[in-house]
Amino acid sequence: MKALEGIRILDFTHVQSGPTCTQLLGWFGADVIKVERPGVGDATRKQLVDVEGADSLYFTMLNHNKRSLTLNTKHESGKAVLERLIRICDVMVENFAPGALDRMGFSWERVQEINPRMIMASVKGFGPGPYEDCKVYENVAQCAGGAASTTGFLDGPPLVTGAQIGDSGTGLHLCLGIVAALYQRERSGRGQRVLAPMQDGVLNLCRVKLRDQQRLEHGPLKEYSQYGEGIPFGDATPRAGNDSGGGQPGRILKCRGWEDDPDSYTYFITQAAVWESICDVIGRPEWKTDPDYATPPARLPRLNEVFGAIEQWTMTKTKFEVMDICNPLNIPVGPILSMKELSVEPSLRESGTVVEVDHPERGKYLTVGCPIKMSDSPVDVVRSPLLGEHTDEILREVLGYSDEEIVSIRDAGAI
Ligand code: CAO
Repeated sequence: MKALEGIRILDFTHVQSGPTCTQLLGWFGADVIKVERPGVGDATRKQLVDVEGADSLYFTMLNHNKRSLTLNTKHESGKAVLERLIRICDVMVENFAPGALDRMGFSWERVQEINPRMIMASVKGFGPGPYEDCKVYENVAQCAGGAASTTGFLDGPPLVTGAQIGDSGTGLHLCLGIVAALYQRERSGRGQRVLAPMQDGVLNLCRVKLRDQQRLEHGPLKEYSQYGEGIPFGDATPRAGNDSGGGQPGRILKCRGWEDDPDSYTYFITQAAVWESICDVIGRPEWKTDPDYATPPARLPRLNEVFGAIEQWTMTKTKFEVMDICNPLNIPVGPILSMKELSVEPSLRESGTVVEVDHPERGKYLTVGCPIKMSDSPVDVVRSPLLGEHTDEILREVLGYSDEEIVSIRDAGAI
């Protein structure tokens, strides 16, 4: 038995944001029916193709544990099939451009009429407001949600981050809204609309930067490196390089081999509680009692000097040696791990976070499994479906169509 067993998802999602959400629902045990345009399917199937003729990794890595049904929902017989699907599903998840579902004839009002218990969950770029009609992609959301303006170095342009906080981040937010709505439906008997705008999701993840925006009104942000460097603050939260977001100063420092290996770095936090251990480790025991270095406020204007000294030490060690030495002393450090290193890390393979999957068109590939571990709801990662692989099976077994009816829907060009 799995957490969401018995829950049926009408998955109208495409690209990344929506599919990450429905993939999680599938991992939690829901029956996810992905509806795709006949002959075309989710556009990502054919984006960033690395194996000619096979579904791309972009698609396969976002669509595990789903069944694929091709359906032209603008066609009259396709609409009839969709109505039947809405009747028997618990949740409809979509991330079409604003207005697309209304144009298709399936507004929230219409969906409620067909199935009052339906939870209709949407990702949009923006919530209600001046930009609500815009189409939005990952980096647009990162920029509009405050991440880009606060990422990067002070003397450089805004930067986007590799973590897909706009798409996958919003998919996570949506997923949480869906399971909460399912729980509420247990008591109310009613479905509801769930909306996760990408701008809002990114801003939620940038919460600490809005914190700093308000702190700025009361004086400079002393834990930011620019404070110690004597660079005045402007009127908005600045880009903070690799400074840590909390009150404990941190930086990314070079480790042995950095000249040849772009990932030979470690994150190093000068946690106040372990300052004395840090002084001993880096060979500066005198800093334990020197009033210019002994307390966190005294160190703030000297962070470049402090981290410079720590880096002299980290450059004599590999990033893993730094970890081995500092961890037992509770000094918070973290090696910068490359995707190559993560892909072969045995513990991630054992925990099911990095999984090898076999696919009929492309053979074996690696994917990220479910990052949420539940003791009573184990996850088996099942390869993504081929386009329309389950069309007949769903029409017959889930919707109760006879073989003759399926032939006539196919002849009409709706599947
Ligand atoms: N049968 C028939 N028509 C279908 C269909 C089906 N099974 N599935 C989709 N369509 C139609 C839609 O109804 C729409 O038609 P209209 O434009 O005539 O209403 C059309 O296909 C295109 O859909 P779309 O506008 O959603 O797709 P797009 O490629 O033009 O835009 C995107 C993509 C992602 C920008 C847009 O969907 C969007 O803004 N979504 C919300 C935000 C979001 O999720 N962004 C993240 C995406 S990941 O980076």
